[in-house]
Amino acid sequence: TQSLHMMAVDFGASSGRAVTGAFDGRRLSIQEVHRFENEPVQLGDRLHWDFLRLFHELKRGITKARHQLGATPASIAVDTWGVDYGLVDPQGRLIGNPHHYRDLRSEPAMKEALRLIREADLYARTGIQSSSINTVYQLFSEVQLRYEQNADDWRMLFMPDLFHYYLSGVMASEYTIASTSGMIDAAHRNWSTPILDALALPSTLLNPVVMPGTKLGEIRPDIRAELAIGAMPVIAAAGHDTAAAVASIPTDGDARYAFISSGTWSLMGIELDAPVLTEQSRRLLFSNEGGADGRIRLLKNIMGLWLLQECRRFWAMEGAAFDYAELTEMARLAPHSSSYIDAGDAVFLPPGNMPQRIQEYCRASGQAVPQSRPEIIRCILESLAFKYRQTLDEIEALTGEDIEQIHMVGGGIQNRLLCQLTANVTGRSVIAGPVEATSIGNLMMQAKAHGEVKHLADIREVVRQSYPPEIYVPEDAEEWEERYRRYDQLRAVQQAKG
Ligand code: ADP
Ligand code: LRH
Repeated sequence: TQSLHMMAVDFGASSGRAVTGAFDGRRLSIQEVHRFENEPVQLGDRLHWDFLRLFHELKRGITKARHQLGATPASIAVDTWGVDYGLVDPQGRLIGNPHHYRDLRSEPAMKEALRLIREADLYARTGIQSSSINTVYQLFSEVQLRYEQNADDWRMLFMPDLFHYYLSGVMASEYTIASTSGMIDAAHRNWSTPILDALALPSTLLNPVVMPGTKLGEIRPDIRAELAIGAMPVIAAAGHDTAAAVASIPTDGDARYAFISSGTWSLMGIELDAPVLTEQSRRLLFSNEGGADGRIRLLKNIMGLWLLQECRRFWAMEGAAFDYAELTEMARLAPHSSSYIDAGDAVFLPPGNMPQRIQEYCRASGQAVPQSRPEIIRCILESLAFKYRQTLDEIEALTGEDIEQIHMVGGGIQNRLLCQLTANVTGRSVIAGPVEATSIGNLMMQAKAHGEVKHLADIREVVRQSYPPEIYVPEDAEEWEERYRRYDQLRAVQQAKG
């Protein structure tokens, strides 16, 4: 039988890649054809994504995929990080460069929005934890601008939708990415009119919601000509990177598991048939996002390896450049951390001097202040593992499930120390892989749209056959339980301080 050759472009918050995937009906094999940095740009008082550069990298990816395959791929789909969007005018021109979710403009906007609608009401409808990064607050901060410019005919497109629009000319909002916005009704899986009304967000901005696996259209003739390629369908696979990653978790269906999608963020959660919209899940800061198969991803956003990325960037700025393998090795050789941070605290959200912020957090909470680089990295990694343990306990409390295993996927599993720490602190086996879960999920959702696989379980079977994971078994359980208790007490004290 002939293989189906597709391509995926996965834009992460720190880097992007274009991959080709060959699916022979049983196994998928992927090849990375293009990789690039995704560096945001601070311009005056605003933090932006460099959309034009990213679109250029997308085109280079298409060219390289075509060269590697010797033919135009059978289809393409783009996935990206959540919540961000671009605005386009009726001629389809981009209104300014899309903002980065770490831009500070949405902090005051969030406060103001919450005067018009109670946070509990927002949560009861959308099931999305309140955070200044949410589309709903970003968009609210732009409403004023819209009126000034009399721009009632603009449209809002989430990042993957924006790439798809410029590839195909078709405007749509794919469900998984739209579900990150804080404007989708979790139960009805469509725009929440009461929320739009309460915040005076014009529904004319919005596009119809389409389900993952929808064929949007053909690649535009002008791009076809520019890149000298043949016809190529553009598919809305799973536009949200985390949804694509979760779709490719290689479970065997028996053990109850939680997942951690590890990259810039750590997204830790569980899959459910229906959203959990309780007061308890709201207080514990869990979100209900849309899954690639129409199920719900109940998960928590944890700062993740952003903490390490920002230290690395700062140290490089100071003239000390390290790669991630070097940083991880430094931490592996360092003694256990005597101080911890809460990897859920919003003080770590914006860019800037991260080592200093970590030190200040330790000082302010009455702990020893990590001084050296290895100490700081060790503090980050152990604190992440503790946060995972806390989150695991919360998932069990919220759902009544006994979680037996943790599946870790994404670029972050290349940090083997973090995988082992996660096993140690949670006392659960960690099943790590695949690294490129997001691209794989993207490709397999395309294969589904082509009719090559039927169900999510089939996708996972393919991934299991194609990419055997690595297993980390918990070690030194008692010591870690003791350390976790200290962390937990510290956290309780900090929380009480507010
Ligand atoms: P995103 O999609 O959010 O941009 P990725 O899934 O690509 O993130 O993961 C990036 C993270 O993976 C980096 O922040 C880094 O911590 C980690 N990482 C990448 N390569 C290595 C490596 N060789 N060793 C250890 N960690 C690594
Ligand atoms: C991870 C991610 C996460 C979102 C964040 C903005 O890349 O998509 O799921 O919350 O970016």
